[in-house]
Amino acid sequence: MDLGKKVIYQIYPKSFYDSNNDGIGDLRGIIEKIPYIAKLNIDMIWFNPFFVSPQHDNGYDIADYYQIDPRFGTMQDFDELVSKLKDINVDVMLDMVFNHCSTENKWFQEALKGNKKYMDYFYLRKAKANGELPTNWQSKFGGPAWEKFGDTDLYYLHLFDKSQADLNWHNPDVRKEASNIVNFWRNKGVKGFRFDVLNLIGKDENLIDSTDPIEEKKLYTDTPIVEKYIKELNRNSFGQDPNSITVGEMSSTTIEKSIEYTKPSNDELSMVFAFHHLKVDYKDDNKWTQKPFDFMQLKQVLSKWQTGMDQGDGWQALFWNNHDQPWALSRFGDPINYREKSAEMLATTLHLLRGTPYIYMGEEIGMINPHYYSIHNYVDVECLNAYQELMDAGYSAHEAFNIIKTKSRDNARVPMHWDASRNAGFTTGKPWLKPTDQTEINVENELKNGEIFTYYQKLIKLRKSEELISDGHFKAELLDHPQVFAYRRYLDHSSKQLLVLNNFYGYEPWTDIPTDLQGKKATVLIDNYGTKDCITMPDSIKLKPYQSIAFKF
Ligand code: TEU
Ligand code: CA
Repeated sequence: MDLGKKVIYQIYPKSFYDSNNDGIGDLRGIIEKIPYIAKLNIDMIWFNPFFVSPQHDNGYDIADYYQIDPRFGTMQDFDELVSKLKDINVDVMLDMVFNHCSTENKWFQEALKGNKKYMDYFYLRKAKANGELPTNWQSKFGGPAWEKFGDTDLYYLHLFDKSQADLNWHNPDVRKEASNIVNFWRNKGVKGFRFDVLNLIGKDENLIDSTDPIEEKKLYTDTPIVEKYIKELNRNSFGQDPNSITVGEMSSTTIEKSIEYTKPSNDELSMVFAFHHLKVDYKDDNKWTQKPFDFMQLKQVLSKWQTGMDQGDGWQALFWNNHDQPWALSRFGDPINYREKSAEMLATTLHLLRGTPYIYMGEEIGMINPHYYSIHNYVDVECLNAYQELMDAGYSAHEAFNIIKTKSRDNARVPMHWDASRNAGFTTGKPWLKPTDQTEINVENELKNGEIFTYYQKLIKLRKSEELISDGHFKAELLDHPQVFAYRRYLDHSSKQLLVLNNFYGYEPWTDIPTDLQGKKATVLIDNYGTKDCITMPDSIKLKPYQSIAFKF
């Protein structure tokens, strides 16, 4: 199994395609769209959770890990989906949410009844002597991280919403539940697993107050027992299948840790998601702010991770988008003047890096943040809490709304645009989130007249045929250039090389070619402006707006 040759597509089931017109995407909807998926030639699909859930956090609050939520379909639908995807050589990756479970899960319900076995599944603590909450920790979705545990004098820990109770991984029974769940789905033919916020499972048994927000994260992030329990989970479940693919979603992690989590000799995970490159438009590390992205920082972060992971034998999941992020095209591209070129430039930048690329549904047709005009269009618990907090902090409704507009997770969760019709061809019912801009941006139009989709097809194909892309080392170039992100890929055992130039701006910067490559013959491997395919390298090149070009030597 060659991780460097794989490309993974992400489907947010709630928003892909609604087969029964109740306004919510479903498994039968995905089955219907398999012919579309087949065109891309991806290897695996990561599905966000569709297990039984009260949906307080869109399925990341799981009440039953062994059942499909009826609003998404049945177990038969799931089995059919797996088998029909197999027919087009696509494997399935499921989302395992093990840091916490829904408070409606029977484990929590049993605990509430006073069942000692299950009480030990959670972090239950007494208030401090002075009556304060057990610790001063904050939930990542706003407010304190503790909530009253039924009618008792105890509180339970929730790093996310109060409907998501943190699981106690110190308890071997909890770890056994986790491997049982993974094995249940493995038996159904599932080959891939994405582990939600996996580096948060290692909270200490003795929980203490934090002195500031940065230190607070350290109290529960990347602790030593995380690796210990990943190794155990690997041994007891997915590690038994040499072809499994796993990815840990790692909140605020480091390169050093990510190397440990992923280097093959450690028997932990195939790869990790890290988020530092998606924080370059945060002010003071705070998501709920507005700031144009810092290009130099973006380059530095990506280059540092690429180099570090390469040198340490770690492996990265490469991504611009997912269901938690506003669209990269709206953040780092120019969706108004250069929607297609900037979408292709972002794709090239990412797909020619070292790692396994992920494509979030709709990225391949150049989707952008929806144009909403009222806070009532938004539904996500995180952004609605943030809106309230911004208002409480003295922002005007207008200012708060503008921040929500650029940062809300709902941006990416808008239903897939299939055609130009009123609900974008997603449903004939009332969609759970409203699509906008589908008249221009939709699958039908893209396949007929667009160029982004075919460009993605090319990139995916290249990864499978070019050793430089799938296996090459990474070296950053022109780190001081204020508009161009350049890098080189090279191999140990051959003199072949790749030089990739990506112009992140709408004007035409001159770009110096590294001296050792000047005067050499090169073929153009890919170019979003489609220039001629063979040249002798000059000393410098003038790039077109949002041009990406890769030269092979
Ligand atoms: O996300 C974890 C996480 O910390 C973020 O990416 C999160 O969305 C954050 O609020 C960004 O500001 C994972 C899931 O991807 C997310 O959908 C879940 O809500 C979260 O875990 C809890 O399960
Ligand atoms: Ca439906």
